[in-house]
Amino acid sequence: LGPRNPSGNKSVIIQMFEWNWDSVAAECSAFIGPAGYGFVQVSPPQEHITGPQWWTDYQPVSYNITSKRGNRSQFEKMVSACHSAGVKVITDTIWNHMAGVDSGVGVGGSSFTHYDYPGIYQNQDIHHCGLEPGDDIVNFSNREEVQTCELENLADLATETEYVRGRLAEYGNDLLSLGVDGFRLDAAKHIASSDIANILSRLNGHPYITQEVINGDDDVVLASEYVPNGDVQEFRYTSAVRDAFSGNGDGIASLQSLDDRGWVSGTSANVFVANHDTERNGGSLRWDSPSNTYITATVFSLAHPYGTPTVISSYSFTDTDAGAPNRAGTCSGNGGSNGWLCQHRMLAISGMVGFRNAVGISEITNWVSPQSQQIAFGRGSTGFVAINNADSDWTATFITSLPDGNYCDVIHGTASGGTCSGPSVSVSGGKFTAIVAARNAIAFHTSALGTGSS
Ligand code: LAG
Ligand code: CA
Repeated sequence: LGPRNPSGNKSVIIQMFEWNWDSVAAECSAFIGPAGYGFVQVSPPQEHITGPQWWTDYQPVSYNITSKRGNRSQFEKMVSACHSAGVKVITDTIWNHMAGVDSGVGVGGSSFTHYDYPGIYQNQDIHHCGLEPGDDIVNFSNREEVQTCELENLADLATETEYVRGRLAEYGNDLLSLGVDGFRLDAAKHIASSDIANILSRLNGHPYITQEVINGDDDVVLASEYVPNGDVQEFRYTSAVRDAFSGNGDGIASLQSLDDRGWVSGTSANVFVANHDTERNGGSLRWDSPSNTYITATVFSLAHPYGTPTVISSYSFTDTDAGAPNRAGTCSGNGGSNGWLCQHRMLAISGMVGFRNAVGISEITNWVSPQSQQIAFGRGSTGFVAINNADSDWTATFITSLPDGNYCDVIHGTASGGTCSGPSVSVSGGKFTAIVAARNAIAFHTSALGTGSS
């Protein structure tokens, strides 16, 4: 199920965390489409509980397309604006549960109580696992408990029943009718893989699917079980990248081959340096990680062939519950403003999107690693990257399969009409010489030719 890459050679996803629909629409045309991103992944679009926290969005109360991010017509306009800019839209989609609070009125005016969502679900449509006091998941080594008890008190849907499956598929089909191209399945580990397969079989179309299945080393519900449904978010990649770039273990040299670690295969993995949960819980690097590691790790993620990469675009915070500074994401130049970070606009990150689009699925070539925190490699004969996560400059003559020519360093400049706004290198006879600054990177590809400053 699910074309991995429905936008041709554009496979990079941006998680537009908390961006409202109007601002996603504007940003698709202003930057995201022109920069070559393939997809935006937007916040859950269904009606949810009220409150200032970001996580209200993860407590559905109905499937009306009305949320803090905007109403149905704004959502529809966003999808069409992004499509016009050549960008597909993935929605974060919650099939595991409804709200966890006792009662209330949703942002669109729908009243509910825990276990009774009028016109949608009643008590008999919700699991009451009876395995723990309060029915909350405590023991993550018990499959039945992980899948039929409550994740943090959230009303757990009986996804094995005909009625619930039909109702979730109706919601999915409504989103597809609005032009949505893919779904991130929230809390997929807490739904049996066969239940997801059944619901997907009822959809009109073949959306891109990426499933959130957090695996450590001792899990009982395995990421691999979900591969038949679509991509799986590989959290072991996120923590390995965090550890390698933080100087633990064998450093970034250990990241050469990722298909032999017992993770899902690269062709089924959706990978990221950080998502909205890990940037809050220490599970990953994040925008303020020391020594530029967030940037160098993101460069790695976009350069290495393993997995389909997602880049988060989020906001800075000190209170982990705090919602976005305002509802419209705002960027300026190559960064953000008003607390928004606009990581997707950062020169190193957007430059590497062009790199990934240029190199496609080509294999790693010409790998070198003179020490554990310095790596350089090509992608076929179309791209070459060098990452220096050590504290001193790295000067070297690199062997490359790139054809002779002048190449723009897309980490530090952009190429247009044969000139580069930053430094460039000259490849001649399969080599070039360059300085990779401490805690920095350089990258070149055949779609960014140009002579620049030295
Ligand atoms: C996810 N993946 O499985 C999301 O990526 C994650 O962000 C969601 O948790 C979670 N599953 C449920 O969809 C977030 C917050 C939680 C928050 C929850 C529901 O990280 O902190 O729980 O959304 O809003 C909050 C309170 C809990 C309370 C619960 C129910 O923090 O204390 O029990 O609401 O009222
Ligand atoms: Ca469940």
